[in-house]
Amino acid sequence: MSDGRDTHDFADTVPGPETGPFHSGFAALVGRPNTGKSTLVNALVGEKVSITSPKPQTTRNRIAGIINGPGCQVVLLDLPGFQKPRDLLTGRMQEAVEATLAEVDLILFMLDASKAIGAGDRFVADSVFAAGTPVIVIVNKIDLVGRGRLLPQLDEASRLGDFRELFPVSALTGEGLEPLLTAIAADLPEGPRYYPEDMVTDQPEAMLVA
Ligand SMILES: Nc1nc2c(ncn2[C@@H]2O[C@H](COP(=O)(O)OP(=O)(O)OP(=O)(O)O)[C@@H](O)[C@H]2O)c(=O)[nH]1
Ligand SMILES: [Mg+2]
Repeated sequence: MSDGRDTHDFADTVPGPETGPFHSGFAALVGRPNTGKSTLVNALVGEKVSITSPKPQTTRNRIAGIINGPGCQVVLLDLPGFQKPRDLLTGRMQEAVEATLAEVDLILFMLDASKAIGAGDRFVADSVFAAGTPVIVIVNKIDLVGRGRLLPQLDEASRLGDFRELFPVSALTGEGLEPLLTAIAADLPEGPRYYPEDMVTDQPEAMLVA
C-alpha cells in the first residue's frame, strides 16, 4: 500500500501460542462520527494479519472486520445508529445498542485528539460506561496535535469514565497501534477462533456469543 500508512506485522506482537492461551471475542468499536473508526479497522485488519474483511451481519450488528493474530481473534463490531442523537433513536434501537454494549467482551471507545471533547463524545460515553463491559479508550489522530494539546486531551479523556486502558494512536500513520492491539488481545477472554481464518460465512448469527 502506498497511502503512507506504517504497516506493522501485528502477527509478531500479539500473544502467540508460544506465549499463552488463545484469546478471542467481540469488541464493539464506538465513537462519534469522523473519529477514525473505519480507518482503525482498516489499519488493524491488515493483509498481514487478517485474510478476511467480511461484511456479514450478526444478530444486531455489522462485523466491521476480524483480526486474526496467531494467538488471538478479535471480531470488531459496528453499532449502526449509535451516533444519532438520543431523541432520534427509537426505543428499540437504543435497547439494541445497550444490549450489545453489555454483551460484548470489550468496548473500544474512540475519541479524536484534534477536536475538543464535546456533547457527541459524552453521549457515547454515557452508554459506554453504563454497560458494565471493560472499556479501552482510544485517542486517535495524535499526528494532528502537539504534546501541548495532546496531554490535556488525554487527561480529559481519562476522566470520562472508568476505563481499563487508554491509548493515544494514529490510525493513519500506525503510531501506537501495536501496543493497542496487544492490549485488546490480552483483555479478551480465553476462547476459540469463532470464525475460520479464511472464510466469511453468510450465517454467523448463531456464533454471536450469548
Ligand atoms: N490525520 C489523521 N486523520 C485520520 C486519522 N484517522 C482517521 N483520519 C481521517 O479522519 C476522517 C474520518 O475517518 P473515518 O475512519 O471515516 O471515521 P469514522 O469514525 O469511521 O467515521 P463515521 O463512519 O462517519 O462514523 C478520514 O478523513 C480519515 O482519513 C488519524 O489517525 N490521523
Ligand atoms: Mg466509519
